[in-house]
Amino acid sequence: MTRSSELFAAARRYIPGGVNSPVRAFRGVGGEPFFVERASGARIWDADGRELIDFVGTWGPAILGHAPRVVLDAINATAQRGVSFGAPHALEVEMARTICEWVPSIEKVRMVNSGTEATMSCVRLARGFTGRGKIVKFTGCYHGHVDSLLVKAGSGALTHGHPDSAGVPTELAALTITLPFNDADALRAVFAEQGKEIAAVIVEAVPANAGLYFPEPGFYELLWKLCAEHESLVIFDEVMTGFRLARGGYQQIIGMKPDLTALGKVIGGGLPVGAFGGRREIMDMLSPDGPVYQAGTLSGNPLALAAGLAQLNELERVDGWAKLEALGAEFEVRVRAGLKRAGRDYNFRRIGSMFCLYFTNGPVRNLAEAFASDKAAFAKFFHACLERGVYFAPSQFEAGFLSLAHTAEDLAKVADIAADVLSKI
Ligand code: KE4
Repeated sequence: MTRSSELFAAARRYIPGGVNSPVRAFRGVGGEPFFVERASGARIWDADGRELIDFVGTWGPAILGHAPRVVLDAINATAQRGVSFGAPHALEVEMARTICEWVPSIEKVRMVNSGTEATMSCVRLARGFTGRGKIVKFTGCYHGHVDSLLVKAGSGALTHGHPDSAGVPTELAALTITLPFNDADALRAVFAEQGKEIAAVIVEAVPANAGLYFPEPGFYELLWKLCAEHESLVIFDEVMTGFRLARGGYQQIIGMKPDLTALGKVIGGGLPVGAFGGRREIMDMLSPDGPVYQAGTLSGNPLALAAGLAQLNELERVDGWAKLEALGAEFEVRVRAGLKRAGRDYNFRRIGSMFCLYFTNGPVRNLAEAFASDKAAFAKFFHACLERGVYFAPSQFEAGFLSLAHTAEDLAKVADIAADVLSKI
């Protein structure tokens, strides 16, 4: 029995499914999860001493790699002055200023403790600001485990086959309209029928919780136009893409300004942080100035903000986004060459440091097409790569992440392993 198996057996006794977040349970690929002993740079070591090149990166936060020196030093220094105050402190001002300066659409911002809290607060704020109840989301998009948004959701909800979670009252789910992503006709129709009831449309800037698919040309322009015409808000979920795809997030790349943006992951440097922000007149609806209540004991926690600021400032110092693009481009060339060598025409796609290999040779523009992937083949691929020291996300319906700690040699080695595995499964 391995140490991970021992730990998993014990974990299952005290923790539902043995994990504190479902997607960690390997249900999407079968088998038991390994337990992590430590992580540094692009590598993690499991409880049995196995070294793995990591492409999950704790689901996005580890953009500099694990436990970067700048983050550790910031945490250590800050902790000497206390770990939580429950009162305002200077780091909150520095983080808020940084977010507002880097993300043009954000005029005011509030810190929370997870991406879920960020999107949940955006939804409540949109409903409070517009006085309307309905929310539009897209199938396969995952915005955290918010009741209103656990409707045809992605990520673990998809992996575990519960895109519509139990426990969400039908009366509440009825306020959430779900549409296929990239379906312009469906979007037009729903606004034509119900536009005046729609508080907001929430969308992952680049949907990455059903693998990774991209907005078709013109789709976001239509989304912005319809929302403006019906005085509905655009909530851009950049929890995954924010500060990863560009200094100003995906919205900077496409040159568009959502009304509200949800953030998380990278801005915590690996510690629990989320944030939401947007137009001043909307954000000023929040308590204590306005009637929309939102709060959090540990919101703006000094350790989490110190870690996040250290990470953001390091990204800017080294122009991490240019480096991540170069690494991503190199990885893509090698993976595509590997697919060719393996005689597989699977659908690989990448944006910046985010990637996904769909085990299908068809197009993937939405959830229905993502479902065409051969999940059994993916599971075999996942475990074969794991056995050779490469850890990809344990589900076909997740994205992979590169970090500044991955080297060109790492990527060459991994592409060769992937090609060899693909040629044999
Ligand atoms: P958290 O509440 O898990 O911090 O963030 C929720 C969230 C919101 N929006 C987007 C676009 C997200 O990707 C997420 C969370 N991402 C998943 C990974 N696909 C978290 C992994 C997990 O659930 O353990």
